[in-house]
Amino acid sequence: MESSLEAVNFGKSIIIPSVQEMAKESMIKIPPRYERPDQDPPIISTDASPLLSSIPVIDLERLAIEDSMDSELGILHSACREWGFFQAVSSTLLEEFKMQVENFFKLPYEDKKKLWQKPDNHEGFGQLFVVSEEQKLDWSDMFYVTTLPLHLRMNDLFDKLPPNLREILETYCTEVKKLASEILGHMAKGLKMDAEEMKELFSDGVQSIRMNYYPPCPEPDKAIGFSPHSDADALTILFQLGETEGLEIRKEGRWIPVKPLPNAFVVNVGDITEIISNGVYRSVEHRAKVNSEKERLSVATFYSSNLDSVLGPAPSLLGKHNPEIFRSVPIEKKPKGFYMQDYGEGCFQIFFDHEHDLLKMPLVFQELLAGAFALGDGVN
Ligand SMILES: O=C(O)CCC(=O)C(=O)O
Repeated sequence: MESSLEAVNFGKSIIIPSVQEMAKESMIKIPPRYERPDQDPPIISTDASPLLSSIPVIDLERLAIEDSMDSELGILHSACREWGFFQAVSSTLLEEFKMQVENFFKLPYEDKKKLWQKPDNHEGFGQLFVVSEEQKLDWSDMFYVTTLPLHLRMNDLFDKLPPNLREILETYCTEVKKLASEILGHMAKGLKMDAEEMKELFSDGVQSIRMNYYPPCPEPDKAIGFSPHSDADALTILFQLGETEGLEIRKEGRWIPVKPLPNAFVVNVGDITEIISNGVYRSVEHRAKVNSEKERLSVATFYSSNLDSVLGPAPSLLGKHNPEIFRSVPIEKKPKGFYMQDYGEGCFQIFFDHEHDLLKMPLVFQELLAGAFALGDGVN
């Protein structure tokens, strides 16, 4: 039987050089491993219809006030159905957290090396899911850490964090957990799902944090900061540390840039919520572009259901007119892979290694595929 620590370990990723350090060297061309000439361009506002141009904005305070809660809930519900994304304006003050994260990435490389990923675990500085020496790479460094529940923490990694960051991270992860629970509660209402079902799934949810650093890039149109992916969690809450744009989400086959708003988190539906909602809410592909002059930092907090939960469409949503479109699996059997990356011909390899999109795939397609391939345990 797998221990709970093993259940949150994505395992091995080939250790690659720090992009932040590499970008400090003056260069006019990026190394071939970072060249991604096949990127679709984003749409620019002049050719966007007003409907396509920006993701919905939700005022969390309006959701708590009786007079405005129904109309704001309507906006949240349609944002989750149509976009899978929204910006949540909040009054939380994040200046201190922002400063500590910025300082963290400014640490001397020698100090950061002590916090680098180890060959058998994905937590720490580095990159995720680098599985071959030929694989194309993203123009970014990241720091990944599991924060909640406490028994899943890698204490030796936590203990090595700069004390000021460690302290503020505790507050941040508690506050984001509260926010995630609040938003999941609103989603349950929007879906007309039994609120207790949602609460039970997330009473001791797994939370992890990924800090992203995107250095300036001499050939931004050829590189990608974060390859297109969808999130395997239930809810992602993204804090963009400055005003530099980079995040883009896919809508109707086109990439829409997200303009950072002051005091706002970008919230997106992950695969777990898509499954719980029986496909009503959508876990949408997104990516991060890079900039020729400016660095960009972001902190994504991933929130997933309890490790001992069964992942499947919420029973309270199912009935004769709404049969389940996903099958149910114990969460510890859920693929550890985080996303499917778009690596052209390598795509199928990643797909089956991580099985993530297979689980998310509606039953009807799983059955079609099952006829064509012998599928592993994780999806049965
Ligand atoms: O930096 C961003 O805007 C995107 C980050 C992201 O998608 C992630 O960390 O999963």
